[in-house]
Amino acid sequence: MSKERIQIAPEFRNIMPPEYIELVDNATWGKEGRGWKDVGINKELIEEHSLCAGCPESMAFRYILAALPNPEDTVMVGSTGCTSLVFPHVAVHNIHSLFGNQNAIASGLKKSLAHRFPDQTKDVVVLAGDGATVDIGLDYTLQSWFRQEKFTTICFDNELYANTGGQESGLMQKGFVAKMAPIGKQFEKVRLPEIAQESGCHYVVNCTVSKPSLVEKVVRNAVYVAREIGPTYLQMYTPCILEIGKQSMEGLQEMRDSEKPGLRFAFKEYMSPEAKELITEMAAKEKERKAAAKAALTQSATA
Ligand SMILES: Cc1ncc(C[n+]2csc(CCOP(=O)(O)OP(=O)(O)O)c2C)c(N)n1
Ligand code: SF4
Ligand SMILES: [Mg+2]
Repeated sequence: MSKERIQIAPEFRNIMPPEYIELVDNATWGKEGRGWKDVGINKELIEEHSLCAGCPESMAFRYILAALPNPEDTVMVGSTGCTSLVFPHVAVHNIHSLFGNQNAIASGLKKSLAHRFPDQTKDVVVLAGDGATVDIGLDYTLQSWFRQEKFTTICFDNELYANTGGQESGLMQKGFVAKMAPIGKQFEKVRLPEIAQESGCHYVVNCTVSKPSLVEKVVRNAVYVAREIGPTYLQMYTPCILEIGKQSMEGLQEMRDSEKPGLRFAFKEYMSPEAKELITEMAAKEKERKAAAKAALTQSATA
């Protein structure tokens, strides 16, 4: 799609920087089968970030950008927190909202886009930390679900306020002691995935970001369901390695350890009956697309 929108005028091609030519020529935008495997090349979406080395949020951000079905027509809404350091480097349209206001902003935005561009598909995706989603923004989060707003909310759950040095959050696990929460969490982690389901979300997932293909799948499901049916919610464990005292290479193992059966980030997925129907239909189409691509490849190899 964007291949038609973003082009270099032939008269100017010879004076454009080679990096820009490469970027436009090799962009993954508009390619039907784009996904996490393009992370190394889809630098039109994000090339650098300013998070701590090895922070799982940085990989999760890339997987999400690579998985967006319609990045050129997507607006992301961020909030204050570690992710807000990444948004300035992201080439998808985005809005920085006041801490906690993200789902209110996204509600107005989605409605305005539908009004302004009635013939186009515009996706809205909120991406915020657990402090923004659950503590300070909980009212706005819930009200957007009650109103059945058609956008996706993604929470990067690192179980504390990382950006301000480690305060307690509602999603922190019981007993956890953080740098600025010295007495330890006194009660259980708030069960936001269950609350999301009970508050009208049509697709809800609780997971870690240890498996890029899984992140890709759930992001696509969430965006398509939000587009066609109603609100969707993804809660993703992106541990703050700085706060839990891990090295830059240890985030992946931390996620694997936390997603074992029975533990707090064991994979959980909920679909409303309408969402299930849509997801099954989409999966069948994707299977057909892959089979057709494979057949075309075999045909060209034997020709
Ligand atoms: C209205 C408002 N209140 C408080 C703050 C201070 N503040 C900035 S980031 C942050 C915590 C962010 O925590 P979370 O949403 O979990 O994101 P993380 O940094 O953990 O990714 C707070 C309290 C602010 N910037 N604005
Ligand atoms: S403070 Fe924690 S969450 Fe924030 S960038 Fe560093 S490791 Fe990631
Ligand atoms: Mg947090």
